[in-house]
Amino acid sequence: MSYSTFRKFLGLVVAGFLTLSLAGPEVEAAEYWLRADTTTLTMPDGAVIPMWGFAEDADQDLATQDGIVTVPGPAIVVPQGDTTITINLLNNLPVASSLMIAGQPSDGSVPTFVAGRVMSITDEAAANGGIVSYTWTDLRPGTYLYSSGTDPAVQVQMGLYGSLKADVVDGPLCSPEPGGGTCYRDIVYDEDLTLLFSEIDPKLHDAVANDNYGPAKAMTSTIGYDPKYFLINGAARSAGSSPTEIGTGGDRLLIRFLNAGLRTVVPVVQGFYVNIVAEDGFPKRYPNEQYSLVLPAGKTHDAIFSMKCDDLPEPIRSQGKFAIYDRMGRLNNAGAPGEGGMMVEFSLVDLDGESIADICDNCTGVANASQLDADGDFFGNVCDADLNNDLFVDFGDVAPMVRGFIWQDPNADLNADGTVNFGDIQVFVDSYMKPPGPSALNQ
Ligand SMILES: [Ca+2]
Ligand SMILES: [Ca+2]
Ligand SMILES: [Ca+2]
Ligand SMILES: [Ca+2]
Repeated sequence: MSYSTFRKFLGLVVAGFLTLSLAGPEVEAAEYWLRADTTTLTMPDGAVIPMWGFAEDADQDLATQDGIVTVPGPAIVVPQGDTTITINLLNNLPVASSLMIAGQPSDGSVPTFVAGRVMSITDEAAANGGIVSYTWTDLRPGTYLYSSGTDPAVQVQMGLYGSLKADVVDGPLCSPEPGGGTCYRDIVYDEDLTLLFSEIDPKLHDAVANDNYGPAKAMTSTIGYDPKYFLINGAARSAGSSPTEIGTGGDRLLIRFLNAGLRTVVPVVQGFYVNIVAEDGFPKRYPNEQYSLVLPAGKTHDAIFSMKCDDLPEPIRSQGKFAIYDRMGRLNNAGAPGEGGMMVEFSLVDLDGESIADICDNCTGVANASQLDADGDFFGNVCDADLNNDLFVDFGDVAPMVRGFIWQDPNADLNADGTVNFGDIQVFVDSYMKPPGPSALNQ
């Protein structure tokens, strides 16, 4: 049996196991334990902002207060195949609070009214220790924002929000593909990341934290709302912010855009056209290519980026980086000049560090700036001692290597230094009994 046949055989065995495990016992409905509590966020200029956030209760009992409070709250990932989720909420805040998932069917709880005004969209957990359980059935697949359903203009502002993704395999294109690919409905992707936009008006946060917000108090409403800090995933950008690494998972990168703020955000993808494939979890009938999107308060959009090397425009392909920023100009912190606000830089992963991104590199494990590929099989010479091209380096490659050594065959220049000598024999020995590669171009 040749190696390639063996690989195919192995693939079939693995696929068989996957099918078996998919057809196995039904996964139980997902359940989460969250605690709403106070915390602080430090802005790049040193300002410490009182926040409210969620923590995931590590031991799932809501009795001991474990888990760190974060803003945004924990990213909730509904396991594939689950269509029901339960979230148990412990509210340690000094006011009543609740949970809602915009765009999901009602969890069955009813709005709370105070003096004829809706105070809460869903059942409330009482202040200082109240617990409520919410269950959503018939969960819709897609990307959603979960948040406080009580006095959202204030409580969501204070930080009670997070992302929820549900990849329920139910679309016509979602049959398990060879080589992977995760999907919901008929949106298929290999790698995903979430960009959650929000903003902070420090005056509102100080007023709420000091009990100066409400009727007959120093601050009575959010009418004068004037945000000063602009965040992505809970962080305002500063000059020292490090880029987010992408480009390891495959050809299709899904970016989930969510806006938990009160103002519209217009994320612009620098130098890149993307396909907007879903809005509020609903796939678009006619996905359209664009370089920016309009993201009103409370909304989610999903966009697919093609991460095939050939699809990357210049200078992104050669520089290996690009940015997403808010077109509305909120690129500062508290009005200070300099880098800040809603901007995130991405860098394409380059494992071997020769400045050619993995997704464009014909040998991802060994630095080869020249990308020499003498036989044109998309494996760079430095990881291609498979001289007879049967996808394995073994005894069959010894004779071609010896001939290459004698006749200076460029295919045998395994360290790509322009000549065939003992240095290349060493690479051959190191490659023995291994497949060629890895190459992003031909794996
Ligand atoms: Ca590289
Ligand atoms: Ca080659
Ligand atoms: Ca071979
Ligand atoms: Ca050489």
